[in-house]
Amino acid sequence: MSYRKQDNLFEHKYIEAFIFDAEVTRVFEDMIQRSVPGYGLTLQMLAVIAELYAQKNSKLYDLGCSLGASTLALAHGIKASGCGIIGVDNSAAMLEKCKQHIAQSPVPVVLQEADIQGVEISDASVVVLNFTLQFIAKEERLNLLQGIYQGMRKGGVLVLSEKVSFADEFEQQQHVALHESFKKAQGYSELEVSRKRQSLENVLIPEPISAHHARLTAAGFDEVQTWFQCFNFTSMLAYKI
Ligand code: GEK
Repeated sequence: MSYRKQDNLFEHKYIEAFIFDAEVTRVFEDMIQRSVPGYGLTLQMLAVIAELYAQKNSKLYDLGCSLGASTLALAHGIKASGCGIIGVDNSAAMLEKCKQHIAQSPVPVVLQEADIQGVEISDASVVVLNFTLQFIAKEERLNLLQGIYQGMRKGGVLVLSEKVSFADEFEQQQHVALHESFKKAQGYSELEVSRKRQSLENVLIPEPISAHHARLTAAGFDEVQTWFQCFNFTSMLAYKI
């Protein structure tokens, strides 16, 4: 059990462009739980997904592993023998803390400090992008997904969780309002919510669910399903059959 430090970063100052530095790392566990509706459920289900899809002697990848919450969820779900997890993140601060967390892992975990766009995926049965693709430039997303598809075994799955947008203006407005209401219910003030919104502009780029499905299909995936949605947060499963 880790000690959760309260996220009050935006209470005191405005951060122009959000980055995953030491300051964010310190409060990240609290920040993501109070900012992403359904985050805890995505972690719980990663364990279920790993149990069903992790293949014997295969690799599992957690791309954008942050503090290792998604990595550990996978680790606790794996029942197949001979599996290992590769956790990748380009934030040194995150990985430093992640190292301590993954010490509890029941399966071997290797951490890589790298840009996920440069990581070669091989022999993978499960690949996870739990709220990470949204930070990659739109025009680079297809290439990344193609590399993942190519490095996956048949019968494997990619879990893609994302903040999304909606083409319909009314639907978009309502989901944004619901998300902001959720954040206030979690104890964030109006000022914190609006500062965080500005800080993430051009850093976190959401797209419609239909755009994700189309891109996953273009990358080669044979079947794509949305298994979870809460307001403007969703998680998809893309299968290599
Ligand atoms: C969880 N999956 O707890 N290369 C490597 N890492 C990156 C890149 C990149 N190009 N861009 C962003 N990151 C985790 C949560 S957080 C989600 C994932 C969020 C990393 C970044 O450093 C951060 O640690 C992570 O992706 C995104 O389930 O903050 O909303």
